[in-house]
Amino acid sequence: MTYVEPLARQVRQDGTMPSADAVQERRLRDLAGLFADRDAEARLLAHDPLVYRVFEAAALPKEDGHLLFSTTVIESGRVGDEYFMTKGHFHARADRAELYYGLGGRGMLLLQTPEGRYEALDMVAGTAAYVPPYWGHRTVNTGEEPFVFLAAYPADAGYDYGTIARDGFAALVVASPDGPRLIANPAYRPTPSDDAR
Ligand code: M6P
Ligand code: ZN
Repeated sequence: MTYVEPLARQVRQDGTMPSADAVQERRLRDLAGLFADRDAEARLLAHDPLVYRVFEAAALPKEDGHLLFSTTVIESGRVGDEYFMTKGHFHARADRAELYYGLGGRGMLLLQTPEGRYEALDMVAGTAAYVPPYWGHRTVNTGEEPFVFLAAYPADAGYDYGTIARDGFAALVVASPDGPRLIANPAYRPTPSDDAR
């Protein structure tokens, strides 16, 4: 057996990775408090729908310089007007970047700086999207099919979920008669950085 052979994973067309080392299943209760419409969220919690799954190739070398990769499958759905989305995170090592590659469906990559500047990028199959160092990121399914993408990131990037859980995300993606609309999140409150305090 070669060195690289055990490090490869098959990714199915639907984004599932049968030989994943770990699978994270995120249901609505795992995202409690992240959607803007709390009443809609409370009503849907009775069914606690599956929102997304992450198939991780995590049993890879973790020394400096390596990459990890994963596929994410976000179901189609909404909480009120807001589309199903990932929790979103900054990297624990904030200066680590990431690359996304769209495999199926339609979605948006939301990006924000720690100060709350935000940008969004439409993603379809074939879109290669770059997450620069220091930018928080969240993905949203704006389509009627599962939105599927591959992600690759430095093995030492880690996750900071706390900042977004506490402050919210600077932008929301909501359904409108003209289709998905990006709006500033009125509830977003960035916590001043240590330098600014
Ligand atoms: C992508 C990558 C993963 C991440 C996943 C779901 O696959 O960025 O690292 O875990 O999306 O996003 P989150 O961790 O924010 O729920
Ligand atoms: Zn990331």
